[in-house]
Amino acid sequence: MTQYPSLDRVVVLIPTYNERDNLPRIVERVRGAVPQVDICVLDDNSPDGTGDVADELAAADGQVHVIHRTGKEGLGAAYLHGFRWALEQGYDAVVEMDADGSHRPEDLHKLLDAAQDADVVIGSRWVPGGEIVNWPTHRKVLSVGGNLYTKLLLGMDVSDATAGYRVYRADALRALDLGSVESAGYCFQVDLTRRAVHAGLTVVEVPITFVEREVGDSKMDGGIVRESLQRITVWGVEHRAEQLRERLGGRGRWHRL
Ligand SMILES: Nc1nc2c(ncn2[C@@H]2O[C@H](COP(=O)(O)OP(=O)(O)OP(=O)(O)O)[C@@H](O)[C@H]2O)c(=O)[nH]1
Ligand SMILES: [Mg+2]
Repeated sequence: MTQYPSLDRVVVLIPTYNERDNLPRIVERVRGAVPQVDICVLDDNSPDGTGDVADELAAADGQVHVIHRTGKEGLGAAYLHGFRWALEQGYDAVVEMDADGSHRPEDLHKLLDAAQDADVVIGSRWVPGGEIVNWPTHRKVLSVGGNLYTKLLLGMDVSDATAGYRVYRADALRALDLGSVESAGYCFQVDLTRRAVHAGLTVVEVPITFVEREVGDSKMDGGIVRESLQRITVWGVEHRAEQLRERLGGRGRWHRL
């Protein structure tokens, strides 16, 4: 079994776009649940002033940091920025967490425990013990459908590849060739999952209770769903073509084609 280095320095990355009411609550909950971890808010110049709220929180607490980005570029771009920063700062692992309370900070210790023996930990809604609170049927259908489509096309043994509550060890991030990631929206999560599986990393899923946001507006829209569908389809075709090449190559036929 791989011996993993201990996780001494961990940072929770929280991307925000118009989350001024949610941010103070989530920061307080993270600091209360796992006081040793740092927090870095990744704000895309939110028009509602979330960036100013983040600055106030950072001024009051040395473990809270803020990255101010110039404009709304999507969840994926914000996380890539946060990953680069965390690696430069020498953190041992990063956590991805939404600002809206859907990812309960009280579950974080479970994810960090699992990360003692894994490269990537996914807080999963779709493994036994996983739960969703207050989601309308159409969101459940979208999540189940998206995961089924992803599993069928990419053939990964991951039940919740679209999940956004995660831990990545720093070494795992370095193995993912982040410079070539183009996914902007939520398919970023599927993209990184497939990269991790492809790189032979240990990806484990831990059941979580996902709670629908109570405050603020969702940023999910048709463009995000379309990007996911398009990219996952392309990755799926590439994956199946590669499998076919390997099979044919294995039987010595590929070279004769
Ligand atoms: N920095 C940044 N954060 C974003 C962007 N889009 C979404 N977010 C944040 O990413 C997290 C997830 O977005 P949500 O709007 O909650 O998306 P969702 O969870 O699919 O939608 P709901 O279930 O309706 O809440 C939240 O913390 C958002 O503020 C973006 O373009 N830039
Ligand atoms: Mg949300």
